[in-house]
Amino acid sequence: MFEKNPPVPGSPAGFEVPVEEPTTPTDPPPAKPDQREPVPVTATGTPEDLPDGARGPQGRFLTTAQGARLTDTDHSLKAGRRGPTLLQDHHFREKITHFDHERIPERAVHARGAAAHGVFRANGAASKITRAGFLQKGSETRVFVRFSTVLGSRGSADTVRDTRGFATKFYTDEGTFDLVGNNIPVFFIQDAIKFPDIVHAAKPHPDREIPQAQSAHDTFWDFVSLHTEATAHTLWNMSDRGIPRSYRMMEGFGVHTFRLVNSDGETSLVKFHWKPRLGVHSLVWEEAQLLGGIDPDFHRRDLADAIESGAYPEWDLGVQVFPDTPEQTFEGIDLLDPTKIVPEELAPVQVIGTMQLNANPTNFFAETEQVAFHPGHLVPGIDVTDDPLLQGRLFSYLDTQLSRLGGPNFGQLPINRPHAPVNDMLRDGMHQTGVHPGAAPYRPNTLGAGCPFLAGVEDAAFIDVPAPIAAGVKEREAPSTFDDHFSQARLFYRSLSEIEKKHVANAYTFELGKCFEQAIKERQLQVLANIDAGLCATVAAGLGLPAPEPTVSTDGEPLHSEALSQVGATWPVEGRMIGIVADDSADVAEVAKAVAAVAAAKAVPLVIGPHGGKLDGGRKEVPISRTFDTARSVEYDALLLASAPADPRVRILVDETFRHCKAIGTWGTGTEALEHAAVHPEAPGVVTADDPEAVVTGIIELLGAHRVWERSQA
Ligand code: HDE
Repeated sequence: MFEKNPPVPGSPAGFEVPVEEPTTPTDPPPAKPDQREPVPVTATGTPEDLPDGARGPQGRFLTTAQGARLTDTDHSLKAGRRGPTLLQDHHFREKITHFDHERIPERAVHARGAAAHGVFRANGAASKITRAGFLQKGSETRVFVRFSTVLGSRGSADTVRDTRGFATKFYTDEGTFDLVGNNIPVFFIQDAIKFPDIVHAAKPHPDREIPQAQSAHDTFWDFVSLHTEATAHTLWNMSDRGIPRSYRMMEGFGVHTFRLVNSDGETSLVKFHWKPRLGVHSLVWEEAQLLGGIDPDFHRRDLADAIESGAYPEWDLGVQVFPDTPEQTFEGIDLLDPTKIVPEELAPVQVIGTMQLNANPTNFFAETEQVAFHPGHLVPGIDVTDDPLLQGRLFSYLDTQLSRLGGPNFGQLPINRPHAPVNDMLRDGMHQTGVHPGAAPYRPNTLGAGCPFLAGVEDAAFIDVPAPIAAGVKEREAPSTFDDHFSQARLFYRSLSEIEKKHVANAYTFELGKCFEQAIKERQLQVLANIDAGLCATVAAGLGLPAPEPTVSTDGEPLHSEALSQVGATWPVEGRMIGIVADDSADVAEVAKAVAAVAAAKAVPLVIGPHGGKLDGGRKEVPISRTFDTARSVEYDALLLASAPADPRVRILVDETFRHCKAIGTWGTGTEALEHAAVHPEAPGVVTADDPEAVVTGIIELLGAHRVWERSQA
């Protein structure tokens, strides 16, 4: 028999009269156990007495998933040594069943990625425009960043031509904020409803499922040549931005315009930018292609190695700030159109903090694979705008996790747990790991003393900005300001240096050359004619087709934004890879000097020798990191030659390094290796001297500018 609840104090006996909700909150319940610790403690044994060099904190004894210790995991339980396996083998069944279900669906886009943990430190410059706590002066916030390619499957190569994702999870005290951006500031489409179209066109053909992780095929160019709002993004992809040297050397962009709110409730519109401290650098196309075979994990490895060696990559976070006017335009640029940038010369990027990535994930699956980003993960002080692309993303990211991570409780996975106390009323569902106390996960209630209560601005609540919406009728239309598809492509192209323009022309010629349909090539040439007649003519010549005339006018547009070019400045060389070729005839003491000088410049020296082990010379020894068998030029940013092995593989190393416009340094007999590869010792970017330290100084200086472009043939 159930008793009636005792009367609420102050009310007549029983429940004859309606009960008022309590109006003063009691202390909120503590955070759910699984949300107290950012990193969960999983104990599957005692990590004592581990052998030296053990790489994982696995416990001492192997157990079943239920904790029973096991004597054997190598043989199934059989009816006799040569007999059939018994159904009763619970360990076999548990092991195989778990294995059978190890994979989860890969992301529909951005499946291939790599990630790292770090910290974001705010400098306080944003405090006037936002009340977000993590952007106030001195605030430090843990972050997790996942970089990715867009098109390829999980196992595809890192260095393909593609946009790169740059998604950051800020675990702030006021809730998690996700800045889910790209390394390219514009997007292919203006309205989220077109996303399946662009992705279906860019992904491998549905009949043969080829090509993998490529835009160089008919369906992609078929779509973008018809859908001209993709012109600017496609052009950025064809530029050097499509083949970054490293995740550490990419800019990041929030792409959309966001709305910030300060503590007085005043709003402004902003665009977010990540600026890498190491500068923005790219591969050359041939390197990118070779790396696809030689080291498909090049970017993943580069990020992890740099962090492991202490060369922590850093980015400044900046904002371009615009007044929040009813028109939501700036200097005639529609801020709700995600195919447009605002040139930095018109609205400077103001730095509001710095991020450092300083720890690799412990477990790829648990962290990099299971992390779930969502542009709707917002914190007080940051709100969205009506950009129709962003509006659609606010639906998609939550939705996609349901099938990818198997239900609505993905937020409880360790990597996704907020570091702010969570006190929601969401209950049950697949993979629920919380053990929620209490009987009243609903509002209003009396049984939970009215908890949870609702917060106001003074309690640091998230407030949806009551932004006015433009009047109109319900319709499937875009504003007329979205009609201009070419001026920003022209702005980007004309802002590039000559060498960057050449790369763009080469990329279009390659990609369209891989298409089979003549009509698609011709249509894309028409698009190029509307960007730049010279670009169009070069690509047309490469394809052996006539160059069409432009169909739009180019009058009165801004022609140049210096910030869009990657060439012309110098940057730190931290973590850059320098190969040092030496065989057993080399002066080992000199090689050791070069190794030390490279390391002192915070670059990574990798000695390339004819065999594994060490270079042995007199009293000096130098470990060999790579051999002529395993080394290929594309792994290095510069090459030093300490001797001249008569080996064709060394000739290829030198030849490729030269062709890819990378610095080459030699001393002693190393200079002869130039001759073997027909490289002139006085060619630009070749440093020869007697002293290896002087050579390294010259090489580091050249590396600061990334490449020796004077040497470029194309
Ligand atoms: Fe995404 N996008 N996207 N996207 N996106 C996903 O979410 C989507 C867009 C971006 O490392 C998916 O969890 C739609 C713009 C990144 O986990 C999915 C639209 C920008 C990542 C999705 C866009 C991005 C994603 C796939 C058009 C740059 C990887 C798996 C409205 C500002 C995040 C997932 C990570 C991932 C949908 C457009 C960046 C399917 C519908 C614009 C960096 O939800």
